[in-house]
Amino acid sequence: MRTFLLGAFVSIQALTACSSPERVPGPAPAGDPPGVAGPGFEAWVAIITDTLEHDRTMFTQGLCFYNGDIYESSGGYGSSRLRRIAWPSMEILDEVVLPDSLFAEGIAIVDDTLCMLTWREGTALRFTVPDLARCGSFPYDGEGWGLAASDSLLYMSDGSGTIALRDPSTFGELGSIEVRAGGSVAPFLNELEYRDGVLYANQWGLGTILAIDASTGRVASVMDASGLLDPSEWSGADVLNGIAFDPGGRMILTGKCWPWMFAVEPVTPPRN
Ligand SMILES: [Ca+2]
Repeated sequence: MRTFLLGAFVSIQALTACSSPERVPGPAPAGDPPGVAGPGFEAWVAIITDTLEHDRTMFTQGLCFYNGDIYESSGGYGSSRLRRIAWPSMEILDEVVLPDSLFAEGIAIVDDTLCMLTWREGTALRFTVPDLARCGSFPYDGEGWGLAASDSLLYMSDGSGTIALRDPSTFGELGSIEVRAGGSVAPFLNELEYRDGVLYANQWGLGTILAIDASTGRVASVMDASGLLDPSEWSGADVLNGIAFDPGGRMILTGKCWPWMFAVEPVTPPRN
């Protein structure tokens, strides 16, 4: 598929806004008005090609596929959990409930080991795949938001515009990349996914998905996915937060407490 996705043009001002988001559930942000994308990257809009059920009790923090199953983490103190789910039947195959003191965040899988971030607990938990048995943990500094894996690296976000590069075996930090769109830092990076040299990130509260050159941090394209839910479906739903590629190579998106997962394709935004 094309490097990028989604729905309405996104302004460069929105992509690079600098205020700090509050990390609490809340109403869905209003979509940015259509505009002209800034220089240096392509703009796409996401259209829905398939709609699948999503458990609305899942406050989605991490989403990835591995060996045909979908894995999903759900955040919240006292309600965090991790699931392995059959695709596309959505049957829950395994579930791990986390201690009340842990707020589950992003997940990624390398060599049959799943790594899960926690928000403010400074601990990355490890689980065997597919049975989700705990098999260790790593400490780290700062907040944990999104996580993705290539064959050799973990990519970790913390809500800023910087992605940490970590060793999958030790979780040691190997370096970092600054994500820039049209020359400006793109903040609020949250859930991540890696595919063929491209790091995909959704931006907290903006409804946008960035396609980032994983080696340089340059944003190649921006997809507006703010229009996936109908207005009536936003009741009880929170922000877009979930990117994964299914076994057929389709980009799958969902959000916190969303009623659906969507397969999407990028299309050219409509002209004003
Ligand atoms: Ca993901």
